[in-house]
Order: sequence, then structure tokens, then C-alpha cells
Amino acid sequence: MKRFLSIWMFLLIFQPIIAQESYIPTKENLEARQWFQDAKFGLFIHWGVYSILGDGEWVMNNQNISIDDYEKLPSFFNPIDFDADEWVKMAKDAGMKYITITSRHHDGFSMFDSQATDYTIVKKTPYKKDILKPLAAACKREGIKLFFYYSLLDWHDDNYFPRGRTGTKIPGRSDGDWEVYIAFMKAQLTELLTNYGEIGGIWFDGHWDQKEWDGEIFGKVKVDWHYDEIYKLIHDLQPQCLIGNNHHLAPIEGEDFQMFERDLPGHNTTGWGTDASDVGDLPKEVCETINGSWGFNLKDNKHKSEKELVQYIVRSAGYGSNLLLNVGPMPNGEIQLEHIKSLEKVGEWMRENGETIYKTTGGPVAPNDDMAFTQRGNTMYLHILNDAKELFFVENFKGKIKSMHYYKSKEKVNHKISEYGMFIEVPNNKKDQIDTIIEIVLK
Ligand code: JFZ
Repeated sequence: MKRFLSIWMFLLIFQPIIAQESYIPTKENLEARQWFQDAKFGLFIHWGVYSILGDGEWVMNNQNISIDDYEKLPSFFNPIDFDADEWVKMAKDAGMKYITITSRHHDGFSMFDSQATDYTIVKKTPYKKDILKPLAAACKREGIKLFFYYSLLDWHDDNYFPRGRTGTKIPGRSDGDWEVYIAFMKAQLTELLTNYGEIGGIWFDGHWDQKEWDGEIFGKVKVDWHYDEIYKLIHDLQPQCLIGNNHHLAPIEGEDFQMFERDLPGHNTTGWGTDASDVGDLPKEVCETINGSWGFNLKDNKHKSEKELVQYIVRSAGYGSNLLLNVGPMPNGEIQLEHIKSLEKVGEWMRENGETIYKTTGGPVAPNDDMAFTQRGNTMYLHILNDAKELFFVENFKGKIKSMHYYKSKEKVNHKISEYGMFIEVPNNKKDQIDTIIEIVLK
């Protein structure tokens, strides 16, 4: 009896996250994971009625816009210049292999036709059309996989109760029924996995909203997210569909990939990211913004340069990870010109150098400020990312080298291997400002 009690005490205190029980991924799922790992580069799209205000996707929370006021936004949302084919073509030309789009963000507004709520693009906007439908069709035509971002947290629906730690000052929120909310999410996920053909994956976000904050640390999760049922539902409907969750924790059973928000695996740059000890073995995905915002931000001119973008792809790949690069389309449905241009440049680079990125795994040495390694079979690609130095050192380099030459010019690379590692000389006249790639073929 005592033992029985102590188990209950343990469960009460630690409230484990209940995951999809003894999840065994299907063959299709494992193949999809391999495809994902090889894909290396995708387009993230944050688009919703918040785009109208040009102040990011958190505007409802940041400006404490009441539910009543926010509900006026859909009536202005009429993206007459939205062209799914153009978006997909832009992504494809940039070298991206998949698109992840916000089907419903924290504002609770569904950008697709849903029978589970009236708060949708079809029922509340003058546009009246589901945007996921043409996007799914365009992706299918172009061989691009489509993933759906789906927010677990909701600032609009009263049934998202108990409320989390965000959106608490939004006027007009009331109490509701958590179980009804879970049923609502299941109904919507069923729609998303039934009405749009084969879906690459579901990208959950908002788990962290329900962690209790004691003024110093984020403690235990207040609610039961029913991940066991939700993940099972998804895998039952589409076994190949990859599940990821932006909870910043070690993977939970039932998930198929692990994501790192604005962070390289193991770095926890933000301090609230994924701890190094929580980096798992699933395929990885880093996500980052093309400027400084996810949703359209009118005043954000911190557009990343071609060099920054390419180097982030390379560094992510050096960790064996994909990069999911975000754009926030404007309320008219167009993507801003600065971002189209940046993506064109990245595309040019990927066409010339993609062989050193796609279908690679992370190399033998983790990326650092100077370099990153990628590898496929017996070939390693050393990406020199610091153009201010001419001498480089790779600590603990092991492996017997058959040949070592510049990827572009095919010229030989001066190097020396000692018991401590490898010294490499990259003179300025051999350097590429963005990435000097050295191909190393092992014996
Ligand atoms: C989340 C979203 O809130 C954001 O709008 C965007 O979609 C991004 C990709 O993902 O970002 C987070 C994640 C975690 C926290 C805050 C924002 N957090 O732990 O407070």
C-alpha cells in the first residue's frame, strides 16, 4: 500500500507528459524521416489576419487588443494578390524542398475551411477562400512537401482554459472547458489531414504557454495536452506525417523530428531554447527568420544578407539539421521584394553548391566560428566560413585522406596532418566571401 501511494505521489509531483504510447514509426514514416533529413532546406510562412497590422504575429498579445476589436481584422483581410504557384515557385527556385505554413496561429484564426469553428478565412473574410487548398495543389504539382504549423495555444477561444501565461491582458477572455478545446483541436487536425492530400508534417507550437512561472523559472505544465491521443490520431490518419513540437524539450514519444527555434542544436542561444542535454537522435530542423520577424512586420528592415542566410544553411547542415527559413507575406498576399531577392540569391548559391548540402549528414567535427563540415559517404565538405583568416586548424581530425581540393576550382589544398589535428592553409586569393568549400575524399 505504501509503495502504491508513493507511486501516486511521484506521478502527482512530476506529472509526466503522456505521450503516444510505445510508438513504433511505420515504414512510410521512417522513409519520410529520411526524406526530411536529406531535404535540408524549407520555407516557413507566417501568414494570418495579424499581417494586416504589420506588427508581427504576436500583435494581439503585444498590443493587448481585445477579442472584439481583433475580430474586426478578418473583415479587412482580402489578399487579392495571393498566388500559391508564385510562392511555391519562389521556394523551389531558392532550393527549398518543403513549405511549412501557419494553418492557425496563437490568435486562433483558421486560415483554412474548418467546420469546427466559424472563426475562419472562409466564413469571416471578404476573400472567402481557403488558402491551404491552392497551396497544397501547387506544392503537389511542383513536388514540394507541405507541412502545417498548428498552434496549441489560443488567445481567442475561451475553451483554451486554464489560460496560459501569455495573452492574460487581452480583454474579453472568459473561462471555458479544456476537454472541449482538445476535441476542437482533434477535429481541426482531422480536417487538415483529410482535406489536403498527403501532408509532410504537423509543426506544433505553444506547449510552453502552459508552464507555470514562479517569477524565476518555468515549472510544471498546468494541463494535459493529450499528446498520446493527438499524435496517435495524426499517425493513424497519415502514418508518414512527421510530428514536431516546438516545446524546446527532449523529444516526446510519438514525435518524428526535433526543432530548434532560432538556435543551432546544442547552443541554447536564447536561454529559453533546447538544452544541449535534450538534443535527441531524431531528424533536426532549425528555424530562423529572414529579417527579425515571423509575421509581416512593416518596420523590420533587418533583412539578413545572402552571406548570413547561406552560412546559416551551412551551419545547420553541419549539425545534420535542416533550415526552415521564414518569410511573413504581406496582407495583400505578396512576399516583400527584399525577401524575394534574397531567396533568389540563396537559390543561385544552392544550384552551384547544393551537392555539398543536400543528402549530407553533419561532419565529424561540430561547426564553429570558422567552419562547418558536411559529409556524404566517403566525401566530406569542409565549409570555410571565416574569410578573415588564412590558417585553419581542425582539432582531432581523423580519417585518411585520398584527395583534398577546392570544390569550385578543383585546385589542391595545402594541408598538414599532425597527431593533434589538421592544419589547412586557405590563402586570400583562393577564398570565397561567403563559403570556401573544400572537398575531402577519404580512403
Ligand atoms: C513561437 C511562436 O510564439 C512565434 O510566434 C513563432 O511562431 C515561432 C516560430 O514560434 O515562438 C516562441 C516559442 C517559445 C516561446 C515564445 C515564442 N516561449 O517559450 O516563451
